[in-house]
Amino acid sequence: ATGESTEALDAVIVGAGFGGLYMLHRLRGLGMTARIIEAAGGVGGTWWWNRYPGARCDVESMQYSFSFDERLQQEWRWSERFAAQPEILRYAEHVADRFDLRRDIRFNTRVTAARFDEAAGRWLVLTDRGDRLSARYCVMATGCLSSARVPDIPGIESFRGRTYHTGRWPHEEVDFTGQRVAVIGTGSSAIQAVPVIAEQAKQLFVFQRTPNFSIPSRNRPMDEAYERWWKSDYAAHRRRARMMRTGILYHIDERSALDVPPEERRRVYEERWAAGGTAFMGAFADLLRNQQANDTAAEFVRGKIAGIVRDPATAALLQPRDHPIGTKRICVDTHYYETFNRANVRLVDVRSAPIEAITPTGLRLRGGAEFAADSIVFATGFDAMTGAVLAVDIRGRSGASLREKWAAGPRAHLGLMVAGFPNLFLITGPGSPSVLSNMMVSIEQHVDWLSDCLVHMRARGATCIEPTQEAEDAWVAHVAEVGGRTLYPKANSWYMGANIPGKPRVFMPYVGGVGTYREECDAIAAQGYPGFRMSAPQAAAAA
Ligand code: NA7
Repeated sequence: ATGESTEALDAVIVGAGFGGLYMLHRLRGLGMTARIIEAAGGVGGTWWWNRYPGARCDVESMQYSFSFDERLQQEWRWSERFAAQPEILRYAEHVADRFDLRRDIRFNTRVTAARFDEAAGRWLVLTDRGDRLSARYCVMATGCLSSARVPDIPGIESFRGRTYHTGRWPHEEVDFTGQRVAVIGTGSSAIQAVPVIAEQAKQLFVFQRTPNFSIPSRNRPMDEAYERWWKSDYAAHRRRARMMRTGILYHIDERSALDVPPEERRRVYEERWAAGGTAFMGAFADLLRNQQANDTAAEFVRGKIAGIVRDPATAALLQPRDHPIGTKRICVDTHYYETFNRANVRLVDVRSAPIEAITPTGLRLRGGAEFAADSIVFATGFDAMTGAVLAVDIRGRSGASLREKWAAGPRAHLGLMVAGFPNLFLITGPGSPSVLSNMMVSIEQHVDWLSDCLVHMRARGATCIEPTQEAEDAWVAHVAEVGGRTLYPKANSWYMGANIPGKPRVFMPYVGGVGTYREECDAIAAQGYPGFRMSAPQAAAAA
């Protein structure tokens, strides 16, 4: 299929992560021909690339899985409360095999461009291997945290040791035994990797610009009674989870943190801390809306950090004070703060003195302090939500470029479709709740909604769908408005694009909640898709 010949399909899907895999499965169910193009050598997306030590999901295993097939969810068994990366990757591989998906996936191939041919009503998709695919529909299942970012620090090429990015971890075994290791960054990835690397390395330096809040995971082997409870009525539990704010079933206390006496508040936080995981943020209803309420939770966690970390100066540095708790994705760890009590681990503050250069033998800070390292681990994050979509040169009607359209921030109706870009679908795109949610729930919701939409179109003889400009504008304004009612915009987070120099500061996800969003999408479908134009282009018959 390389060279000049063009392969004709109903749909091209970019990415073989969970979104792409499920989309392929559903499209096949509709009798469509579809092909996934995947840059990696295997399926799994996030879980293919993020193989760094300690990589683990922060959503419980019983909930971080597909719900579309009852036998799959009954038969698959998770070994731990929170699954580690190798097990999630095995699950992705199992799904690909079980539904015979691999025969329609082209691996080790990167989509470089996608152009909409208005006359034919088709997308022409090009790859770095010279493939040309022509498809009615183009689905970007490229992931929200897949475009790895290494900061622009001078001298990186001069470094004589090895460098790694957590999101591009090599597939061969990496062993830091006996080494001096530098980890740059203290987001979720670093917080998971640091305790594991510390056990191997001779010396570990953790370079921190901004501390994050982290809650212990209390990970443990799967409790069989808990697994039985889920499986006794998986479908019903999943239905409830789908209507939750985050798509995760856990108890959210409906009280305000400010309506309870301090002792009671403390008891609630202690209970959540002991239970572990992101459910900590469900301790009270207003933690992400009210600064004073948020302060009580933040102060509690700062107190915990002070209680765990023995060196007072290190403890103080680890206590976040620049953003409300939860407004950057809350981290979940296994012995992260405890790790700073080890003799071979040192926290280096690069807020006061930034990393100025990487030298052949290590790192140098402004002011001249040098740190020798054999390996450098960049745990420096991603060009989130838009990076992977815009890495493809996407051209819609009249050759208009998506990069240009999104220059001041992403615009998509429901985070699903873009005005001027007919038949282009985004799975968990900007303007959807995706990154604030259980990705599995958000992925299934998007794929199911799109599949239903395609069925509706077929029944009406339509082959082309596109949101109206008015609908898109209204949704983008709604996303901003709902976001503005929360504390989220107060943080310099990747939700805001703040981690990428020059990226527009726009709060990208829809924060109204996964359940509310689903209701909104379902209502649009039930009303016959107002806000979308459906048509059969004149040339369709000839194409
Ligand atoms: P994050 O959360 O974006 O964290 C990246 C970290 O790297 C963060 O602490 C940054 O500090 C730090 N960073 C980036 N550039 C630099 C430079 N130049 N110097 C020092 N420190 C730097 O990425 P993760 O991979 O940890 O997590 C991403 C998501 O994956 C996570 O939210 C989960 O949903 C899963 P900063 O905060 O910008 O000061």
